[in-house]
Amino acid sequence: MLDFKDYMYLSGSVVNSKYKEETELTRLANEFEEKGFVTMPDFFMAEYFDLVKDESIRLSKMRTEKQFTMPGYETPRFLSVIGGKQILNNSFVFSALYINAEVKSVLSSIVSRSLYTVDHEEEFMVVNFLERSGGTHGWHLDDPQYALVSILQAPDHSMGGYLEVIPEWKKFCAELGMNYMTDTNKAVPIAYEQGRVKNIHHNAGDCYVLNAGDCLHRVAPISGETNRIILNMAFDHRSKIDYGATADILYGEKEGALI
Ligand SMILES: O=C(O)CCC(=O)C(=O)O
Ligand SMILES: [Fe+2]
Repeated sequence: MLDFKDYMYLSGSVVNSKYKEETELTRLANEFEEKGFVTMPDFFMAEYFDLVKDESIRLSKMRTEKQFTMPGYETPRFLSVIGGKQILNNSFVFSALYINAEVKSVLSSIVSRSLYTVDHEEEFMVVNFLERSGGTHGWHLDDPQYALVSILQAPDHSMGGYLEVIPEWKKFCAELGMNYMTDTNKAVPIAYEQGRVKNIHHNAGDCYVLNAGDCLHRVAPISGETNRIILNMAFDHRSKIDYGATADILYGEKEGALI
């Protein structure tokens, strides 16, 4: 049952006022430009964050467990997922949040570009769950340029599940004479040696913006009894994007729900 609060996702103000101040937006835009990612604690107002978190729990029964090596990158996927198509069919709240004008406007200020929503029916918005020891979302680039990731549940840093980022990945691989996709497992150790890998822990309630088309990224494996849940909303400065096969492989084909 929808109530008035749910409609606020569509039309209303859901972002904390701090992220609408000119000086803060300029600071975030500069940090994003310099590093390729930026963290925003308490991005959504508390009441909306709680509703988003509850919505992820409500939808969680639709998640599909995946465990395979992604072709091309040859990196592990060991997580449970809900793709965009299922979200669109089952969640007004998430669908409305994705087209909330305020969210897009704040994001647009941070990446210093006007943005389009993304027309890939699975990849425009996904919910990912790490819930088994060893669970990880291995190294990759996203097809859409920008990811706005909301951390809904997070383990302590000591239990893994932190984000690792290697900025300007394609440029780095080109300089090494390597392929940015098929040589990932060769190039990542070199990036570690050269101190290029950034390690960022997020707490529940944080959102981060990532230049996900330029920065190679992964979520490090979790260990022990813990959970990590995120909502990823994708945006792009291009109206049309060339998609690879990775999103369809991860989110497209359903292998039966877990529960
Ligand atoms: O879980 C995260 O923080 C990253 C998610 C991600 O890389 C993706 O959905 O493409
Ligand atoms: Fe990603």
